[in-house]
This record gives sequence, structure tokens and C-alpha cells, in this order.
Amino acid sequence: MSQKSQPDQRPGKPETDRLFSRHEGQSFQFDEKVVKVFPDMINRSVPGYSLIVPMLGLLARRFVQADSVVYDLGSSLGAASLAVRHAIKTDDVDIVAVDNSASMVDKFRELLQQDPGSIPVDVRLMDIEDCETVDASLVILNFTLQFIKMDKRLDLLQRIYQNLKPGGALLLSEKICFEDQQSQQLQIDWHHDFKRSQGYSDLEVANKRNALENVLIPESLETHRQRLGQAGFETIIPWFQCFNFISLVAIK
Ligand code: GEK
Repeated sequence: MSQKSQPDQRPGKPETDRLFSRHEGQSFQFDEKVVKVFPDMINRSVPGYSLIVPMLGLLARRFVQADSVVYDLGSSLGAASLAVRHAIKTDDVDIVAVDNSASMVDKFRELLQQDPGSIPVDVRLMDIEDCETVDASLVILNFTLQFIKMDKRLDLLQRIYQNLKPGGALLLSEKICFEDQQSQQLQIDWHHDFKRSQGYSDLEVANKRNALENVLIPESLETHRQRLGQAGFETIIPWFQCFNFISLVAIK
């Protein structure tokens, strides 16, 4: 019997990601085609994503302060924003969700119409680098920093730290790499095993990997720790790891 989980084809469910089943050789872009399959794609590609998202809501509860703003930078379809929206009970909080993909922003605004939450969510089509995170008590970068140019990452984290209220936090999730060659190879192999267990073919795994080359640039946990420290964060706590995917809490 096959061990592969079958794609979910029930009506009303997000479309199944088959974008990389043919070789087209283009770089990865967050366009309309990706938006259509995004929930399926990210769940079958990022081990732990379906656990991380609700946990961001749970973690948010201890950091979000009254009369402050939560920023979800690189919000895609708003999974993290909605998790926080439904998890926190704090008064006078606004959520600002930022993404530079028009297709993502349009779809998230549409999804938001059907969401029963009461906390205001302002979805902004803009580059993270142009977003001043004023009055923030919580900032979320859930698998987004890895898409920011390497030489812009420190500046972004410094600005986030400076705008953050004391006691506030940054929730940072990333794909990472490993300095030790054996660990690096095994973690990549395990991640690809995970993707195959989710129904992706060898060709899809290889095509996606090529498409993300020079688009998604992972760094080691040590590099993240050092940069967060340099940006000013006093406390850095890794709370999740599955293969080469991690999530950290960095506290001011
Ligand atoms: C989730 N956080 O589901 N400015 C704004 N947005 C950007 C930029 C930028 N410079 N670069 C990339 N993005 C989400 C998942 S996905 C991660 C985040 C993934 C946006 C990009 O358009 C995309 O929507 C998102 O960051 C990355 O919790 O697909 O691996």
C-alpha cells in the first residue's frame, strides 16, 4: 500500500499544488497561480506549518499589549494575522498585514470578508522595507525574512526592534541551513522525504528547488541569533524545529 498522502480534492478546498509538475525553468514568484494553490503548497512544503500558525496565536497572547499594533510582515493569505486575531483578548489592538504581492493582498482581503473576528485588520500592499512598524508590541515574520535581500536583513530587524515596545516580541520563522555538511545534507534529504510523503514527485521537488534558487536564501540558526542580537534583541528563544524549519521568539 502506498504511504503517500493523497491531495485533498474535496469541493470548496484550496486547489492542489501541481505548479512544478512540468519543467518550465522560471524563478519562483508570488503570482496569481501561486495564490490559487498557496494553502495547499505551504502545508505540503513546510513541515510543521499547520502547527506553527496556531502557536503564533498562542505565543502572541503573552506579548500583545493594550493600545498597540501587531504587524504580520509577508502576510500572504493572512494565516498568522487570523491566528492572532482569534487568539488574543487584549483591548484596543490593530493588526497590520503587509505583502508586496498584489494577488496575495487581493485574496487575503476577500478571505477577511468571511472572517468573523472583531479586531481590525488593515491589509497593505507594500514592501516590508517601506513599512514603519510604529506602536508595535508584536511583529511576525513567518517565513518571510528568507525572501529579503541579505544586505537588507539587519536594517529591517533594527527598525523592527527600535519601533517595538519594551516587553514586545518578534516571532521569526525561517527555513535554515547548517554549517556542518552532514547535517546540511541529511536535513535537506529529510525535507525532501517529507515533500514526497505529501505527494510531490521527485520532478516537482527538483523543479521547485531550482525555482527557489537565489529567491529564498536560508541562513544558519547561529547567523539569525547573531543578527537578532546585533539588532538589539535581548532574549532569543527557539521554540520550534522540524528538519530545516525553525521558529524563534525574540524579546525586547
Ligand atoms: C504565512 N507569512 O502563511 N515585502 C512584502 N512582502 C514580501 C516581500 C517584501 N519585500 N518579500 C516577500 N514577501 C505567511 C507565509 S510566504 C512564505 C509567508 C513562503 C511576501 C511574499 O509575497 C509572500 O506572500 C510572503 O512574503 C512569503 O504565515 O511562501 O515560503
